[in-house]
Amino acid sequence: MSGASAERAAASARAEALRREISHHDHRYYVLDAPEIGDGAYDALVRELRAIEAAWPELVTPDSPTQRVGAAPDSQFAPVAHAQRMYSLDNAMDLAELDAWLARVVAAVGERECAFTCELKIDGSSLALVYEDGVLARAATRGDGRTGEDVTANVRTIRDVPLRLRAGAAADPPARIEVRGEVYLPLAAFERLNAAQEEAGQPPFANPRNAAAGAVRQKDPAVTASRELATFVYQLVDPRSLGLSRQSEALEWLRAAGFHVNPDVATCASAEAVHAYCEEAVEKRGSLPYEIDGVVVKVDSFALQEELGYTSKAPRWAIAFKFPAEEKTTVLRDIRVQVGRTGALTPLAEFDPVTVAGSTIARATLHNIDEIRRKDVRIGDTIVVRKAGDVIPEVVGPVAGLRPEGAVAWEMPAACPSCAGPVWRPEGEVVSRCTNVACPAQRLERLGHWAGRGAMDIDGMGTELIARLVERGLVHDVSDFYALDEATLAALDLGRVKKDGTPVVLGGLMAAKLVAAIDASRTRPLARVLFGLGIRHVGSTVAEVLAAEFGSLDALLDAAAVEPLALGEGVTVAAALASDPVARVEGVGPVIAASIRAFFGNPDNVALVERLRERGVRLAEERSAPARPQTLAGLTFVLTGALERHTRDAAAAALKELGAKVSGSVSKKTSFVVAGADAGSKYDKAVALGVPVLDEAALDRIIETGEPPTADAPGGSPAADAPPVPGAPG
Ligand code: 3BA
Repeated sequence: MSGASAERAAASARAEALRREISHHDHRYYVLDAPEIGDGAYDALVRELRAIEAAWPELVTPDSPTQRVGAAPDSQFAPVAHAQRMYSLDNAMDLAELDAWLARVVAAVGERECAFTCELKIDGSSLALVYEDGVLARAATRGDGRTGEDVTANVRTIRDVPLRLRAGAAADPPARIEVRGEVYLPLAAFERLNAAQEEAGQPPFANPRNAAAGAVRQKDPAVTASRELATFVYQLVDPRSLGLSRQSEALEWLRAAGFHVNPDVATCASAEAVHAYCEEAVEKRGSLPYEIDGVVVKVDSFALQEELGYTSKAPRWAIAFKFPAEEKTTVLRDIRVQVGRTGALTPLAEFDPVTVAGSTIARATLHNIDEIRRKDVRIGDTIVVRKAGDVIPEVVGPVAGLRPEGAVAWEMPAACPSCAGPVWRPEGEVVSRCTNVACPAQRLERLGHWAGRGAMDIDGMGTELIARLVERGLVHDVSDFYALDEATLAALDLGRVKKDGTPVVLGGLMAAKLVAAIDASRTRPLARVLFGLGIRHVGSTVAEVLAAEFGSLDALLDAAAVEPLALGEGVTVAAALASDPVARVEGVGPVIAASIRAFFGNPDNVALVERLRERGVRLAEERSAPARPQTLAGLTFVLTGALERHTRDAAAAALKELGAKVSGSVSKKTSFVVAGADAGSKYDKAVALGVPVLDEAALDRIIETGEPPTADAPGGSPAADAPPVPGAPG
C-alpha cells in the first residue's frame, strides 16, 4: 500500500468512528436528554470530522452528522406520493364520546382481550420518514394524506431525527422502512423564536404548531435548522414485516432504532385505565415543555386493528380524545358596540389581555343582546374566556361570586354609537341594526370591505387611511377611490403633528404606491367586484357563481330587472323559480335573488355602478385565452389513488379544461377511472362495474394531446379482473 492510500484508509476509518461517536452523542443529547460529554468535547469531535471531510471530500457520506445543513435553498417542495395513505384521526370531544368509542371497540373485540396504547397527542405537524438500507432517504409532509411535500433537506436539520438507524436495526437494516410522527416546536424554542420575530419587527407566530409547520416548509434549510424543531415518532408503517404484532412493541422498536418516542406512552388493559390516562394527561398538560391537544388511543394489537379497519378518512382502531379548550379568567372592562357594513350592531367584549392556548386575546364578540342576557355578563365581572376550536376568542360566562357591587345588566344602546341614528330590531330577529344608510361607521365598513383582501385587495388602503379620506371629504363611496390622484394623496393630512408642530402628511412615496394599488384593483375578476359591493347574502362563493353565470355586471343587472312570476294561484314554486333568471342559477335561489334585486332596485346603487364604470373599473370577466377544444365533452372521469406527476386538483382541472366532468365517486355513468398508486375502493368498484381504468401515463397522453381514450373504451371494458390498463386502452 502506498503512503497516500494508507493515509486515506486511516482517515476513512477515523471518519467512520467519529460519525458513530457523534451520532451516539446526538442521540444521548437530543433523544434521551442525557448527555455523556460536555459541549467542548463534542465540538472537538465535530471539528475533527469536518477537517477529515475537508481533506478527503469523497469520504463524506449522506448520513454524516456534518451533512444536516448542507442543501442549498430551494424554492419548491416536490410532491411525494405516500406509499400508504396517511389517514386522519376521528375525534372524541369529551369523555362520553371516548366511552362510546371504547364500548364499540370492546363490543367488536368480544371475548378476546383488548389492550389500548395511549399516547399524548402532540400539537405539531405530521411527518413521514423513509429509511433505505438504514439511512434517511426522504421526509415528507402529510399533505392531503395521499401526496405530501418533499421536505427532506429541512428535516435532516432536526437534531433528534436519526440520519441512520441504530442498534439491532443498524446491523441488518431493512431495505426500506417508513416511520411517521409529529414535528413540533418545544415551548422554549417557540418563545425564543417569537422574541426574535419581535426584535426583527416581524409579526409573532400565533402558536407553536403554526411556527413548526412554517419552519418545516422554509425555503432555506439553514433557517429550519435555527428554529430548534423536535420530533416524536409514533408509527411504523409496515410493522408486521419486522415481526412486530402490537403498537406497544412497535414503539419499543422505534425507540431502540434511535427515534425520539414520547416517554409518556402507556398500554392500558381496560377502558377504565384509558380514562385514568386521559385524566392524568389533562393534569400534566400545563407542565410539559411542548403543547399537546389531547390523547390518541389506539387498539394495541395489529391483528385487531386490521379487523377493525378504516372509514373513508380514519382508522376505526384509533381515536383522538381532544382536551376541553383551555380556559382563563380575566376582567371584563367594557362592552363596545361595533357597526357592521349592513348596519348590524354587534356587542364586543373588551377584557384585560390574557394568554390562552398559545396567544394573547383581549376581545371577543358577544354576538347579540340575547347572548349577553343568556350568559349574564356585566361590565366589571370576572369572566372565563377560551378559544373556540382553539382559534376564535369566546366569553364563556361570569365567575359567580366575583361580581362587583352595583354592576348592572348591559343594554343595547337606543341610538347608533356612530351616527346616533335610530336602532331597529325587527320582530323575531336577534340582531339590532342602525337604519341610517349614511351612517359613517357603516360607510367605513363598506369602504374597507371593498378595499379588503377578499374583494378588490387595494394594498395599503387600511381602515385608518380610509377614515382620514372620508373625514377630508375625499371619499364618499367606493367609486371615489378611483378619482384619487397622487398629489391629493401626497398632501393628505394624517391628523398627527411632528415635533416642530407641522402636520404629518402621507407623502409622495406612499401616494404613488397607493395610486398604483388602486389602479391594479381596476382589473380584478368580476367575482371580486360583486363581492366587494357588499350585497347582502352575496359572499365570495355566490359571487363566483354569479360571475361565472353572467360574465358581466350588465348581464346580471338585466337578469335582476326581470320580474319573476309571483307565487300564487296557478304559479308553482318550480314555475316561479324558472321565471327568475337569477334565482334559477344553481347555488343562488330566491332569497339571494331577492336581495340582488333589492340592491339594484335602488337607483343610488345603479348610479354607483355607473361611476365605477366611468372611472375605469372593469365590470366584466376578462376575455379568457381561447379554450382548448372540448374533446372530452360528455365523458366523466374519476381520479383515485396517488398520482406521481400531478396533484389530483391539477389533473382534474386539466380534464375539465377539455370539457370532461370529474366526479368523486364511481358509478355506471363513469366513463373512465384514472388510478394512481395505492388506489382503493374506487378502483375495485370500477372493476366491478366494468368501467375502464387508466393509469397515469394514459392520463398524461390525454392531457397532452386532448384526445379522448378511444378505441374500445368506453363500452368495451376490460375484463373484471384486468389490471390497470398500461397506457391507453386499445
Ligand atoms: N398518533 C397523531 N394519526 C397518531 C396512525 C394514526 C395516527 C395521527 C397521530 C392514523 C400525535 C394523523 C396524521 C397521521 C400518521 C397519519 C399520535 C399523534 N396516530 N400520537 C392512528 O401525537 N399528534 N395523526 N400521522 N399517519
